[in-house]
Amino acid sequence: MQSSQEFVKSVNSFSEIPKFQLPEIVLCGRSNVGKSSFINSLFNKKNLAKISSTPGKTRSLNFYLIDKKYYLVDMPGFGYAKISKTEKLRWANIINEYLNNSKNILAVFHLIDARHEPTKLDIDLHSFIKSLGINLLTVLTKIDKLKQSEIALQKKEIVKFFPELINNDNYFLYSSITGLGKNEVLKKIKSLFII
Ligand SMILES: Nc1nc2c(ncn2[C@@H]2O[C@H](COP(=O)(O)OP(=O)(O)OP(=O)(O)O)[C@@H](O)[C@H]2O)c(=O)[nH]1
Ligand SMILES: [Mg+2]
Repeated sequence: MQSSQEFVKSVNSFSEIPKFQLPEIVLCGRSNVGKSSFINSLFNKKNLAKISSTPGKTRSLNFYLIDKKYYLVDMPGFGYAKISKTEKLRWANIINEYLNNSKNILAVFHLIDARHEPTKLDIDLHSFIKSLGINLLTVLTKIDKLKQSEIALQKKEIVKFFPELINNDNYFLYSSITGLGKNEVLKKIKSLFII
């Protein structure tokens, strides 16, 4: 089946967030973890979402309409040291308000770089999303940078932090470069629409 994706809107403040009538699937995680690359690779697009090797590339909430069925929402990353404290707080508030108030969030993908342990910010975000009762899906990104033995180790490590994680159910190994995990993630997204 032909799939369609279109960039719809870029938002810089909570009041600008559109009240869409379709479900929203949100991407969040530390800056540079690969959120924008995740969007591009899922749909085999090079430039749908802007990516950069410099952290802090995505500075607004970006809404993409997928198959005229749901919105994928690319969030600015957190934890990027070079952003001013005021800017960080401003974004933390927008993200908080959005996650707290949007009635249409179907799931949140929380991306974590597979090479590193989840940080305190990751752990706090994980609990926060769960406390809101939102369907939380964890993705370990940049798997192509790990050896098989390191992947096995990380799979063991991640459940020490988040014991409820089950591979290919509520967490996925992913590589935007090799496409690993793509089918599993797309399948998961599809299943979210079957109640
Ligand atoms: N090797 C490898 N590199 C990746 C992968 N995903 C992303 N990258 C690289 O990581 C860098 C950051 O990717 P982005 O997709 O811009 O990350 P982001 O999370 O959107 O970053 P912010 O917008 O700053 O929050 C870029 O140089 C990407 O090419 C991956 O799966 N494997
Ligand atoms: Mg980005």
